[in-house]
Amino acid sequence: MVPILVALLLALALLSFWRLAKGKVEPRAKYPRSLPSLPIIGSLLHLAGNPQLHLLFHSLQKKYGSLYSLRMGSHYVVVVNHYLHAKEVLLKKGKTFAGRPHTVTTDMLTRDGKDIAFASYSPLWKFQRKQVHAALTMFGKGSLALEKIICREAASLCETLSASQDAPLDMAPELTRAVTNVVCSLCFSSCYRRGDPEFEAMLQYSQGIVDTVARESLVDLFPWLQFFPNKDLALLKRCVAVRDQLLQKKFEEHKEALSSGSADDLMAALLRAKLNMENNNSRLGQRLQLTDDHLLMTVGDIFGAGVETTTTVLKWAVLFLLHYPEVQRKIQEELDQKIGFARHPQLSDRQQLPYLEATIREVLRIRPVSPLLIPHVALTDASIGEYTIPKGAHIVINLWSIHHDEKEWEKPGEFNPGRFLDEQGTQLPSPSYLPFGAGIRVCLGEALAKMELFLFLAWMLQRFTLEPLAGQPLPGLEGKFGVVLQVQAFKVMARLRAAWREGV
Ligand code: STR
Repeated sequence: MVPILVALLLALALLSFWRLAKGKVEPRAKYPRSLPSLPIIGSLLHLAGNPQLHLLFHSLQKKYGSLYSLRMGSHYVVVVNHYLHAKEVLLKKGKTFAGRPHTVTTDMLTRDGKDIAFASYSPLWKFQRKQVHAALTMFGKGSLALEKIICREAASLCETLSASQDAPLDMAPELTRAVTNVVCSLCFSSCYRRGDPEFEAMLQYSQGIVDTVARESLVDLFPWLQFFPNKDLALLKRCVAVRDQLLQKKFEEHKEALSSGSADDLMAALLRAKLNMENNNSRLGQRLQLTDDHLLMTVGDIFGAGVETTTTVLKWAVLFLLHYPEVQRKIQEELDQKIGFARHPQLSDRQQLPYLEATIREVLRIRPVSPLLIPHVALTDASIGEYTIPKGAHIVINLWSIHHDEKEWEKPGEFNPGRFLDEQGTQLPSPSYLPFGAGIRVCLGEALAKMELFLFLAWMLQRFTLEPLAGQPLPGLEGKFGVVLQVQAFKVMARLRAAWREGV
């Protein structure tokens, strides 16, 4: 026994000596500063009880600097709070950091990562993304068609506002329906009327998914928890089942329509790309297999992202206009001068309305839809700045910190669209600003989102002034952290503007 112990000790001593010697030759790796962590639970005690992760990660900079690490369960997580580091991860080393973590909730939502947003990097993923990009660009190019669809929904939205004028109105379902119908027209060539039961079902399952998926919840940190009863997971399962049924129905309809050659929406475009690939005997086609699941999950992504993100930004925009009536007035002055009352706003007016455009930019800055983006994974050993990052590390980009960096923004907590413009109304550059992410996983819907935000806001504000309820405190501006930064429910009064009342 004793000789074995001595041998073991000797071996240990030799190993540490060898490490030291090696350290002298090569510069020692410098790892990011780390939050204290315990075995198994990691740094969880530091995070527990704080549901607003983006704010916590923002404030931890004071103690740990702008780049630090922590352990979430068994995962090594690096939090990036500065835009230069963020750009290094997303742009300069985009491919190295293009991975995604597998989590219980996102795997349930996407059939083990067969979508685009939550799937890790692979040749198939690249191909899939390219197809969607091509299909979206095609619809974007004929943006006249898209513009027509958005304007149709904007007109319908304005009608609803007219009908409930001078009475407190929760705009959320109306904004959601308008945005959903744009995405529905784009994906499936269909749309919903008010009160349609399928639309109501969709509203419900979407909320359930947003409430439970990808929130760094315990079950995502400790996957074995999924084998115990879990309310959130059960809710997610139910919601995903409803969504899948809906997607499947659209899919069957499209397969039929495709043979008659009449379908020309996004689902049809993806179906055609899939068939082309199967018939095509190219080497790429033989190697990669785009299954029905891939197609369904991709459409599910576009649909979910298209609805939840744009609706959320519109709700934030309305809420900030209630808090800052002078901004609303300025947008309306611009609209009155450049467009007047004789015609509706259109996309070609965008250059003429810099203040409205700046307001949209400011909403996306002050309340980023996705405050921590979706975590990236280092696919190889790598570095960020001077720090060594091991393969498999999760990288969280804290967009909230980047958009509220006091060194880059004057009074970042204040809502001030003017910060994006010079005196002549020309747009100023803003480096510490990445509302759509960047690099090979940049948002696919940026152009569509900007068209919708512009047209919906321009149409509404040309006709209405949005006011808070008299005698009541203004609704709060705190967001609720989740896969999107959610707005609390609130009501507004939509007042028809004088020029429209007189029937001009
Ligand atoms: C919303 C709810 C739903 O039904 C489906 C999805 C899948 C795609 C998700 C979307 C979600 C939330 C917003 C995401 C989007 C992919 C990209 C987007 C996370 C969960 C953002 O990064 C903001």
